[in-house]
Amino acid sequence: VHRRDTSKESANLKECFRYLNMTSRSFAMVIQELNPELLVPVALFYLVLRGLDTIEDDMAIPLDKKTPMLRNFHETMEIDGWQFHGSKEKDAELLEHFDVVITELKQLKPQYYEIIKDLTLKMGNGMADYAADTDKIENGLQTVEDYELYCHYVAGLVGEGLTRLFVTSELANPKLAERPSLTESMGQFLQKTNIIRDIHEDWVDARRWYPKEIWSKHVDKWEDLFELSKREQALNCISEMVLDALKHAEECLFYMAGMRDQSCFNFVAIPQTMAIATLELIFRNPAILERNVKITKGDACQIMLESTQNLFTVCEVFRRYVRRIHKKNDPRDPNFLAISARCAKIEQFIETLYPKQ
Ligand code: PS7
Ligand code: MN
Ligand code: MN
Ligand code: MN
Ligand code: MN
Ligand code: MN
Repeated sequence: VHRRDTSKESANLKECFRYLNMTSRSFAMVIQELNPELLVPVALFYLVLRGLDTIEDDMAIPLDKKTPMLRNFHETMEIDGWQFHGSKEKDAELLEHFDVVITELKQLKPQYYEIIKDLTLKMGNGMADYAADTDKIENGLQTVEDYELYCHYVAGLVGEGLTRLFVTSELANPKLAERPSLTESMGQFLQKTNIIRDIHEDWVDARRWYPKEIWSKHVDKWEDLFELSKREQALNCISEMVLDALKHAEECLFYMAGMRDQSCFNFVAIPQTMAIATLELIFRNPAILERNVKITKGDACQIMLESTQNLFTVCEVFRRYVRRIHKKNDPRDPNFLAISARCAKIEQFIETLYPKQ
């Protein structure tokens, strides 16, 4: 793989990498080992979307101000010297110094710049469409269809942008661009895992991303999920969310087969294997209703080693965690049979990719 060559970087670009390391634990590492052709474009793509998400997440910006900010962000990212002050979000400092990102964006190859701008336009408008629904805890997403469209805007579109960057730079099979559903699954799988896991953190922030169509089958009121007396129902609700996320697993493995560069493979594989391990960790785990739950450092290290080899070793990680989910599945869960069948399907799919000798 590659290592960032800081000797050729301007002070301004170094500053961008400082924000990257400040705003992301997991992505910063894999981005900085990317093929030099895509290192800076992907880092800047990340920072632009992190800036946009900081606005989306900021509950202190009133809706009538937030909506146009989201819709216009693709133009804002072109204004020399633009900064935003006054946010109290965790990544506010990035917006306070956003001019350094803008300066670097203008030095990108035009084909990369256009991809970033196009996806920022689409994501900002998608976030704005949902801003009213997610602004108050009483609102929230209704149907599974709403939930998936939201995940499309905030993660499926990241996938589209990354796939276009990989294909344009010839670091991925051009056929990937003709299979948008594979790309979409990559984003959906990550975003759904994030939403399922963050249930408690989001509740504390008075936000909710679980669709009512699912949670209302298990409890009458959203707050009931956090009641000790309703633990069983809450675990069954989380199970149903995990079942829904697992439907993307096969397409994710298929997508990763299209990578033609080891650094791009690692970059796309690590988040996916961390996601399947996270799904296993949170499956039937009541702790997620009380605090933030994360995979251990040791497990993360092991997964990282296995995800930086090849598709076979990545499939082994998926197989291992899917088997554990299968084993933890509880016969009293109303989705017991569906979960069991889903796990068997994924195990079977891996078996057909790599038959045992
Ligand atoms: C450009 C690398 C690889 C085909 C900032 C990577 C928030 C889960 O909301 O920070 O704080 O809980 O924990 C990343 C597909 C997106 C989807 C999305 C941009 C994979 C702004 C990541 C990341 C597509 C919207 C981070 C989706 O979670 O969120 C680049 C292929 C940003 C990917 C958000 C979430 C990402 C996310 P939160 P987190
Ligand atoms: Mn957000
Ligand atoms: Mn966020
Ligand atoms: Mn500062
Ligand atoms: Mn989250
Ligand atoms: Mn997060």
